[in-house]
Amino acid sequence: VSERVVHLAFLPSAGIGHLNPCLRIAALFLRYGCKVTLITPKPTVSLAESNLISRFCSSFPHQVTRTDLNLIPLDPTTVNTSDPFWLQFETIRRSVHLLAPILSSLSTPLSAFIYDVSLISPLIPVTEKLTCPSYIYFTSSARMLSFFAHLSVLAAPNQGAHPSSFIGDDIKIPGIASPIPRSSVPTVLLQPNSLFESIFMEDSANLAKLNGVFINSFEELEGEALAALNEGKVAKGLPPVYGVGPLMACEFEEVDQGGQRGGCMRSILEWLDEQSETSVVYVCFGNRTATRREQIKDMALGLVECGYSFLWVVKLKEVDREEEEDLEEVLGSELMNKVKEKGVVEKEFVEQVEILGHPSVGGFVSHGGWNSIMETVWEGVPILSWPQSGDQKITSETARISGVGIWPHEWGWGAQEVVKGEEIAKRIKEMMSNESLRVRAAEMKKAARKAAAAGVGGSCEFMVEVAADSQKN
Ligand code: BUP
Repeated sequence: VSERVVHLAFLPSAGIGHLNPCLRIAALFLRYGCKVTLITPKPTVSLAESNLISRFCSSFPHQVTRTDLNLIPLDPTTVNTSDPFWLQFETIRRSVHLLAPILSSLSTPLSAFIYDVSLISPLIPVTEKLTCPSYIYFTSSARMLSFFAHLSVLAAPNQGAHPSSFIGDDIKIPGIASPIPRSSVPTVLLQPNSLFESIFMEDSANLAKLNGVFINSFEELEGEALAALNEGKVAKGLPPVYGVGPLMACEFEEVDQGGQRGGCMRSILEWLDEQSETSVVYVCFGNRTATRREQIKDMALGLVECGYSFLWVVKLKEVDREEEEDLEEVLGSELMNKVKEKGVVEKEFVEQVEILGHPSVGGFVSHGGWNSIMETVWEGVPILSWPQSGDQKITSETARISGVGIWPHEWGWGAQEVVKGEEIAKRIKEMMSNESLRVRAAEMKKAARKAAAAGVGGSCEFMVEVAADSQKN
């Protein structure tokens, strides 16, 4: 690639959904002998994140150096959110000025700085002073990136106006055939005085100042959106968007390190081994979505009534899994017994990719988090999406358009509306028995594997660019 050591600094933001792609991209570069400095905002929100960071660093003791970014505590009265992950986003945004001395004191000169999408604007004064290029990694789909980038185009003639006033019923993005309906726009973007709205609008306008965007997507899945972004149709002046997906799970993600399976994964895999092929429904709503009390009972009823066995990863708390309340307290003993008869309930952090790859798993009920969708595509499993909040309707639409998933639009946002058990059971049956969905998921799995194999060469190209860019400076 270059005579010089390629040295990359990575800065992730809050939540496993942001940390996983960061570390997986870093791992991609590490395979080519790059050196990585991982800047870790401290403290993290969840134990799952700090455990993952530790496992990553100890997996590459000679190539990775960890440097803490000690966060300045945020005065919660200055922000309009109580979501622990949003609070952390903002805390990191307000602490990034502390990065300048950290970056300038690195012993090997940096070839590139790669950071989380949620940090674009506050990092510009820092990156402008660097002699290397800066990139973001975008943690959602190319369709979502198109929406994000196009927002600044929509905002331009409406200077200072709130997005709720200029986002119409259907957002038509040049180069993208199916419009994004207003009902799919993250609700926090449409609310007055929301922290998300100001971050989103400011960052959308600043995308053009970056040297590039890494995204966990690939041609066969999102060729249209990737082309529209790179051909300047979505917004003028955008930097190159590199589809580096599908990002694969790496060894350091194994919860049980040291060879021997222990903890929850051993019993899960043993149970899955006993089930017949494609007979199990896997249910998980990601690491930051707690299923609402009002929904839990109907969720359990739906699973009990769907007629399939299931593995249900339950999250009652927003952060981590040390449940204060037992599921039985919420469900009652009669329903809890039925649940235990037909399925397995798990409260601990699981290895999702390993579960999705098990031959017994025949369908995934998911919140539609982008990492989850990409992992499902990788394993060729059909998806029933139930978007809860944020970008999840837009990402679920990608799964629907590509033919690997269904998404009952009438369910609305999971964070706001309750869906009845019988309706959940009906849709699970529909997903599990839909042959064309299964065939399409298998085809997309093949395409994903092909893209990953080609991505080895592709990744080399990115690295050449990264290194070449840094030599220019
Ligand atoms: Br829960 C859970 N094990 O037990 P998404 C999640 N994951 O490996 P997110 C586990 O977390 P937003 C668990 O494989 C995926 O890589 C999962 O990312 C992993 O959703 C990641 O799917 C979850 O993007 O929120 O982070 O809940 O949708 O906001 O990104």
